[in-house]
Amino acid sequence: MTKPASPFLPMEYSDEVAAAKARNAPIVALESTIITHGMPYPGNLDMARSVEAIIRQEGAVPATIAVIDGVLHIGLNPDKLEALAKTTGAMKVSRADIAFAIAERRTGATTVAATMIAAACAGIRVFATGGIGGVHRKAEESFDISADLEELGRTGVIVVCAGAKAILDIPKTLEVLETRGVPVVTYDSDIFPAFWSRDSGLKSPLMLNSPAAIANFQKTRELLGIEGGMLIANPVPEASEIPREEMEIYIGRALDNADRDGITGKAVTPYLLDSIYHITDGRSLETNIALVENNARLAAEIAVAMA
Ligand code: PSU
Ligand code: MN
Repeated sequence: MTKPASPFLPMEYSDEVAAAKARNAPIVALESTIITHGMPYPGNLDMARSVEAIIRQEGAVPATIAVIDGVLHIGLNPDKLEALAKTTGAMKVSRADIAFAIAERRTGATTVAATMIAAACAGIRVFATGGIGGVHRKAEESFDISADLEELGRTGVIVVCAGAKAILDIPKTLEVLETRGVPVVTYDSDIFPAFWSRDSGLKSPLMLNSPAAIANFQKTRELLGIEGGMLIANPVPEASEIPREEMEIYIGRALDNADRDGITGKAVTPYLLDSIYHITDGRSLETNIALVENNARLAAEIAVAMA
């Protein structure tokens, strides 16, 4: 399906991922930009640990992915996970710069796109995250469209997220995914979710309500020789959601702040997340953690169903 890593690629498995690969056990990939650029310390470390624990509880093995001193890590032993959560100097690496980080022996946290590339190299087919990057509002002026969308179109990994953040232009994001041939499947709902909120106001292109059905859908795509990833949107649990109308107010303020401060390029998403964190007095972070945990559980169930 995907090209396995060359023996010349500086790549290292954590102990538990190496053991899981040896016995063909289900593995779930996790990204690291969410740890270094998506949440403040120590909440980020708590999140990273609890997400890994949930995946183990569900009978799969977590593989948090990052470049550390030029080595592509597939799974982080506990000391490395803690060090990454504390570091402030990590690059945010996507398709354009993951090889740069390795070649130049840097430390880089992987975005959804880069994590998909690494997971595919390691033969991992399921990946849990919070939200994907997408088409930014006013992209017609800025041309700011995340490389995550392109990657979903080409790399065969199932990405479980909580939809697209309403800091993005969600209708345009769904259009680009459709153009790239990426199935967008909402789990157990026919409404596409908007990260902190369960309802984006848009209908989901597809809907499935069991991990087995998702595994079967993927298998059928492979029978047809269809390459590329698939996006599973898993609405945040009701108890943790911030309703859309309320979020819209906070997002408006965060976007104004970004405009005022002249934020562009890869700094945009981290800036907006941080701004919303402050505007909501930390409540957005609680929601963010709850939804990642929820996604980790579903991803593990899918990985088990595919094994
Ligand atoms: N959304 C979040 N938290 C994050 C990100 C997105 O709620 O940390 C990160 C993910 O790693 C995603 C990346 O892949 O931001 C997208 O960045 P960009 O828009 O620059 O491609
Ligand atoms: Mn961008």
